[in-house]
Amino acid sequence: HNGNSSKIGVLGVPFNKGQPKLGVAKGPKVIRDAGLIQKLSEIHELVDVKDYGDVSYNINEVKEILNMKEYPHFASCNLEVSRNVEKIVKDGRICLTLGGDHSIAVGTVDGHIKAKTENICILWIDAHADLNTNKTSSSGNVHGMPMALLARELSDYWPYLPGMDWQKPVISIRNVAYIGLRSVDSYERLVIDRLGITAFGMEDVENYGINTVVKMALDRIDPEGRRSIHVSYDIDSLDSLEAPSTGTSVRGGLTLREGIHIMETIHKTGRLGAMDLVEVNPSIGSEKDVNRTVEAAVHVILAAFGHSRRGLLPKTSLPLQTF
Ligand code: HAR
Ligand code: MN
Ligand code: MN
Ligand code: MN
Repeated sequence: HNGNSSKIGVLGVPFNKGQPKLGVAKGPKVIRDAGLIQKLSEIHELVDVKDYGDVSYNINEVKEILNMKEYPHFASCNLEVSRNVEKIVKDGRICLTLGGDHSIAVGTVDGHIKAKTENICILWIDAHADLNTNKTSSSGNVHGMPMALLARELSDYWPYLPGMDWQKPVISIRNVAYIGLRSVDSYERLVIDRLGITAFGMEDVENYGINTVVKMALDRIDPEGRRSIHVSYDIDSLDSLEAPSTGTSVRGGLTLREGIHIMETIHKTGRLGAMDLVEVNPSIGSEKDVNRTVEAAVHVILAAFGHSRRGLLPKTSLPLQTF
């Protein structure tokens, strides 16, 4: 483990304006209410968790952008997200951001980049590629665009975005890998092919198995094992049966076991720098569906921070005659 691996900072971003379904703003609350902070602190005795609360923002009255719904909110919220993540990582903690919809990853990645001296790489775990620009998106929902905003190679495809001048530097798409894709729009497919983006879809998980897929992904984005890893985990990467309470669920996804396996592998690198857990929407589905989805989110998070399915040895060993 690196020196920081047991220091965690939790940040909530109750933001829902990257897509039309309001309940996703309650994601941070339901995940905390499931006992997340306590469970993190119980992973092992060296874990030190600090809850930084929820991000709030004042809206900057910047002009609207064509086919980017609620653009002024998106730009204003992400500036605050970036500032908070930068501070938490500079405090020496791995920043765990609870969304909110996936548009908040523009701020989390930006804050992570600004806080680190070394380069970062991104593992984007999602059913979707979130690679639309405002010109290619058929929905205008900004949660389908964050990766296209972050990728240096796509910067020429955007208009000038007022109120987003802080969002620099951007990352090279060569340092990004996807896992879990199964709902990719045609222009997103084109961009993935043209730019040679490392993208493991569900068919790759079937062909190689999740263990090999994660290793291949890390080998591509962090070949020397020196980068700070940013995991942006969209809960809809999991199958609809595992995580029904999310805005755009897609059948045929990752099992919870595969999701946990990915994050256990990331934990073992000792280089997790920041993680987002986004798109949990407790207003979708039954109470049982919500509980199942939140439990899945908690499992994936605990795996990222070192929870072991093998169990832990006791802190103090009892005298042998006890047995
Ligand atoms: N690609 C579609 C769009 O741009 C839907 C993608 C958004 N859904 C998500 N993102 N949950 O991962 O609107
Ligand atoms: Mn997403
Ligand atoms: Mn998604
Ligand atoms: Mn550990």
